[in-house]
Amino acid sequence: MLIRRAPEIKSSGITDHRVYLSRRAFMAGAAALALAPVRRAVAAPASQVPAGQPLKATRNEAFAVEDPPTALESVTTYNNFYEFGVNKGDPARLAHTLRPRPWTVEVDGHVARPRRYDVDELMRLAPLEERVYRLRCVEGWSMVIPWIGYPLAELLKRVQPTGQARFVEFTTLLDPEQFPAQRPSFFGFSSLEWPYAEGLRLDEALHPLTLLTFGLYGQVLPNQNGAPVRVVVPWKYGFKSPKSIVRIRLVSEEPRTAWVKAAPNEYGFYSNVNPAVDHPRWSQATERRIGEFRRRKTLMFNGYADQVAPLYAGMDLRKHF
Ligand SMILES: Nc1nc2c(c(=O)[nH]1)N[C@H]1C(S)=C(S)[C@@H](COP(=O)(O)O)O[C@H]1N2
Ligand SMILES: [Mo]
Repeated sequence: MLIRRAPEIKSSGITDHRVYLSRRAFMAGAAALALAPVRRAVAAPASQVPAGQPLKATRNEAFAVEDPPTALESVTTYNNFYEFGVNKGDPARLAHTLRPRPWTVEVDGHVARPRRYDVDELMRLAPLEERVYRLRCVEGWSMVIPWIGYPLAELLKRVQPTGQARFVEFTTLLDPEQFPAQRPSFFGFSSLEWPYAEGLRLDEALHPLTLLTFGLYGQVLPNQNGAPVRVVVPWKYGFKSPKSIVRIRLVSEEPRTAWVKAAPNEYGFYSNVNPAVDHPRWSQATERRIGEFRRRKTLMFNGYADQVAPLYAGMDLRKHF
């Protein structure tokens, strides 16, 4: 069977996170690339895409967009997961080094009942639902993915946030043995400060669309998609959906996130999908849906405005981009 070579879908209109790099970092990266053997991003052969154990879930029609889902091959071979490198094919090729079991998630900070959960216990905390969401990357491409999980609010209400909790910080695993790009010796672009950190305002984290995610397409999350557990926030650019998380901390101050630290003028804390607010270096008005040829118009809040616009009532979305 011929597999689609998803990493080569990249079209001229699709930009790339890494190009934000400072000139110095860019030159270092360019020099490294010049010396490096040509590392082309090639889709992993189908046999390397973890088959994935089946994961049962009840489809929640209230949260299923009608757009046809993106091919599983593309979802699992065209990825951003910088812990494995910055090329779209790196995660599928390298993510076998990630060990999703045993795994624990610490839930702490301003909560009455801090707890460390084993991921298998976490997965059984609430009924698993299948939700078909749009995913819009800040780079200008998008997918439609049937995720499996439950609302993050289910977990948060169990740990009981206190009055001081105003934001939620998510932290990805820090382990250079499992994530090659976290090694100081990693040969190539090293663009982010590790561990990858993301964050939401508490009301965003409690919103019913915010999904604590354990699977996709009826199976447990493939490593390259953030096994064993990630967060999916469908109305924000994809980088606000952190993978392979080990800590969820309730805090009182806006967390310093990986992308805000890297380029605060380009990636804001909110990063709501917004066709009217361009990235400093490219338009966000349209997007390339992976698997389609013509560009689509990007929708306000990625098409979830009815549900989430009230969260931002009275806010200047150009200022709080
Ligand atoms: N830990 C971590 N989480 C991450 C990233 C990353 O590099 N590291 N990339 C983000 C970006 S830019 C996108 S678009 C989505 C991609 O998710 P997918 O590969 O499952 O489609 O993951 C996000 N979560
Ligand atoms: Mo992204």
